[in-house]
Amino acid sequence: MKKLIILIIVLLCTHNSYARRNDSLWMARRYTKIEQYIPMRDGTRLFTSIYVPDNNAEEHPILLTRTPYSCTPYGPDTLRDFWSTYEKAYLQEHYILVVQDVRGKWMSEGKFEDVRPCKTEKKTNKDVDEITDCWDTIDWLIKNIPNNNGKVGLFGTSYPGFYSLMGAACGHPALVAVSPQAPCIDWFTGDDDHHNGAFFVMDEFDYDGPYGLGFGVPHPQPTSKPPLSISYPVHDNYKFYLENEPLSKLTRLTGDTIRFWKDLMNHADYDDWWKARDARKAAKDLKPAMLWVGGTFDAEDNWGAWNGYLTAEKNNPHMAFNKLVMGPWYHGQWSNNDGTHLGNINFGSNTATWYQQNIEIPFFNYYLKGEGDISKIAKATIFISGTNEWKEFAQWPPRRKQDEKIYLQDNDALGWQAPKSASSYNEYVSDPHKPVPYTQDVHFNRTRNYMTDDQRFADRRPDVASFKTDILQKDLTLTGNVLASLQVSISTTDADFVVKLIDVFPDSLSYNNVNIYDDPDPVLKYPMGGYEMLVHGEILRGKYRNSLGKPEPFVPGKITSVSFKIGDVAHTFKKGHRIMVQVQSSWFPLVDLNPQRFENIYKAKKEDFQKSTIRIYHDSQYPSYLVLPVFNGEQL
Ligand code: PG9
Repeated sequence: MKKLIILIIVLLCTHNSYARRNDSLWMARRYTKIEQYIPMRDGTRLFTSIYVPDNNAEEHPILLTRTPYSCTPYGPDTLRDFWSTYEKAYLQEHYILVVQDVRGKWMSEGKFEDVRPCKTEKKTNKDVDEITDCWDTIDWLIKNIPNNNGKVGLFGTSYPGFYSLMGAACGHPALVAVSPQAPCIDWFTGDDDHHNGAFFVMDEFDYDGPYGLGFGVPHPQPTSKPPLSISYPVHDNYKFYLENEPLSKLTRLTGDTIRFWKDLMNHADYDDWWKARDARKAAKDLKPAMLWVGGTFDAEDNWGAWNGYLTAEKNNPHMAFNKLVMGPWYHGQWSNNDGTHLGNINFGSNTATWYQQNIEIPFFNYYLKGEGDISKIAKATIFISGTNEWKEFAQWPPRRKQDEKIYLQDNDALGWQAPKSASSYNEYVSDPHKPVPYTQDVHFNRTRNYMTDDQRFADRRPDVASFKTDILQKDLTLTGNVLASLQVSISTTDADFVVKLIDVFPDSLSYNNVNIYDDPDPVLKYPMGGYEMLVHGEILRGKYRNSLGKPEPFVPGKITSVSFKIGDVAHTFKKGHRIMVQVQSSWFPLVDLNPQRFENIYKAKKEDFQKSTIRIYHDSQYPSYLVLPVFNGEQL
């Protein structure tokens, strides 16, 4: 018996490796790789890998990605690994697949500029930006790649999503379909580096600095070699970032060589430098069909996906195809082979493969090959977590969603009735030397799972104010933007406010039963009874409560209104669950520490960091509440 089991295992492994080798041979036998320096109008040449099907019997569409993360592998005989991802479908449909190193990155020439601002005036060939680079690239491809059918698609996730939006604005007649996926849209307001002015230090330092990805390391000339990275001294992120506050200590660790880090340190408020980098400027006069994609649990560019789409919809009311798909995904999960869960939360089906097969691939096949039918793709295809179902809407947010106020109340209650008491508040002391962690466990790089993690660890802290409803007697679905409106006082002159919307599961639930088929280690059994699932959380740096560009101090002890958008949600709180709202003043080391003193935090000194006594009022004169977008049943 034992020998039989061993034989079966050997046969299975042989089959899998053969299949993988066979797939790569499949592409090698049918595609030719061209490595090309494509000249831009200012003479700068961009390194481009072009994979052309050998089949000359028909003309082929072009699918382009422009990336700052390398079009690796380099070398005429090594193929990019499309075949082990869903993009294999494009190979099987005989697409010409093109990947390009953007200006100033990897093997391309020129000077890189983070989220390069669009040039408003283009008078000479020296006036270039990501829009002109995309036009020049498409024009060269159409005129020089054999057997192309004259139609180009453009797509990409995250930074490549930013380049997709920029490209969509180029107006080249061959560019007929674009899919910006979790695009970086505005790094001060809601994406990646800042949310409402609060600095997401862990992501940014690890991304740009010499210890992690090294994205910001100087690129003096074209190279196919990644930057060398320095090993972190500790692998407990709470400890590492606490020991490296204030931010000037991290600046020293960057070796003063990371230009973008220096830019961040020198542009503390939402000034013209930041405004120029708001990619929404490009979302007008769009000619291609646009398919916007994002994840409701995306920790990086959730905001960019929602707001890129909404801006395009507002600026281009007559577009034939401007549609949105938001699934229950972490950053980029829609491109993977497992969309069944995120952390401890199971979504009941493989949402990623469903999206690939029913939306994205049909979208490009229709516009680039004239095949198939996309008339059934709704304006907004949104996965509602909780009930775990895809819903189709004629618009987003849904026409018949009803905004309802839910109030913080006495005794840590949360309810639909405005508070009646004369004077009531919750109070906590926010101590920057013992900030509230963003997750309960010890690890280093930011997790993806924090976006649905259990919040009981925070609920039990004295510096977190938690409010929850009675047990819901029927399902409650939220579809749209949640707004927080707080009445607060602080004992100092600045503080951060984190508001978390949470789904409290019934105590009766048993252990986690998610079958995570592709995880090497099956998820540890986790007590789901009483689980406090983060649905969505957001932070506001208090001094920006009235304007991201003009920070204002608090008057110590003065009751002050703090209102901000938490973000779009698509979630059902099921009957038997409770709604919870948590309010806290740190989220570490996801977000850097606020010294809780009105000043330029990027120049703060260690001795500036002080405790602040925070009061969240909830009485008849100073009510605090969330505005919830209650969905009342609209179908397409
Ligand atoms: N959204 C990702 C990111 C960009 C910039 C800083 C940190 C993260 C990304 O482009 O992958």
